[in-house]
Amino acid sequence: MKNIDTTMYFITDSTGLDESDFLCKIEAALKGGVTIIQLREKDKTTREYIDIAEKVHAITKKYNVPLIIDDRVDVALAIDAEGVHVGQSDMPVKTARTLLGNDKIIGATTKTVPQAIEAYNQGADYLGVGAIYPTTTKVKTIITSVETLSAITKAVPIKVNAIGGLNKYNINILKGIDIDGICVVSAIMKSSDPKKASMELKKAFLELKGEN
Ligand code: TZP
Ligand code: MG
Repeated sequence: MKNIDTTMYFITDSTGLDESDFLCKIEAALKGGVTIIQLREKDKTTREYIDIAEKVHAITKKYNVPLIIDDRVDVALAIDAEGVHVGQSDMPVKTARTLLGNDKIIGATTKTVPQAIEAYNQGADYLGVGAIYPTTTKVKTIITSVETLSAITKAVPIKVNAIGGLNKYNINILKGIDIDGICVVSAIMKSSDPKKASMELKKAFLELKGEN
C-alpha cells in the first residue's frame, strides 16, 4: 500500500477567481499544512486544464505535496501529476490503473460498500466518501450516512476520507469513525485566510482522531 497522507485533503475550485488569486490561495493552503491537493476543474478546455495544472504542480512540488487531477487521466499524464481522482461516472479505476501504472495515486468516489470494494479491487489507493453534509460546491451528489461511511472503513484496507460540507464546526459527527482524513473545498477555498483555515481544520481533525 502507498504511503499517502490524506489527513487534510484540499480540493480546489477556481470559480470566480483570477489565476493569480487562485494560485495564491493554493499556496496559502499548502503553507497551512494541507497534505494532498486535488485540482478540480469542470469548465476548462483540455488546453486550459493542462495549463493551470502545470502551474499548480509547480507550487505543490515546492511543498512536496501530491497533486491529484480530478476526472482527467490524460491531464494527469500530460503534466506527470502524482495521481488522479475518478467518480462513478468517470473512467473505471481499473482502466485508469492500466494507463497510469502502479506508482501513481488513484482515488475514487464511492457512496456504498459494494462501490468501495469494487474500487479497492480495481486498484484504488484511497476513497472519498460523501456527501456527509449538503454542499454548496457545484457537484451532483447525494448524502451518504455516517453509518455507510463507517461500514466502508471496515470493508476496505485502503485510506478512506469523508467529504461534503465539512468544516471545523461540524466534523464532530465523524468522531469514532476510522477515517484517514477529510476532503474540503469551501472551508478552505472560500476563506479569506486559507492558510489559517487549513491549519485550524487540520488541527480540529487531528484532535477528533485523538492525535493532537
Ligand atoms: N463530492 C462530494 S461532496 C463534494 C464533492 C466534490 C464537494 C465538497 O465541497 P465542500 O465545499 O467541502 O462541501
Ligand atoms: Mg469526477
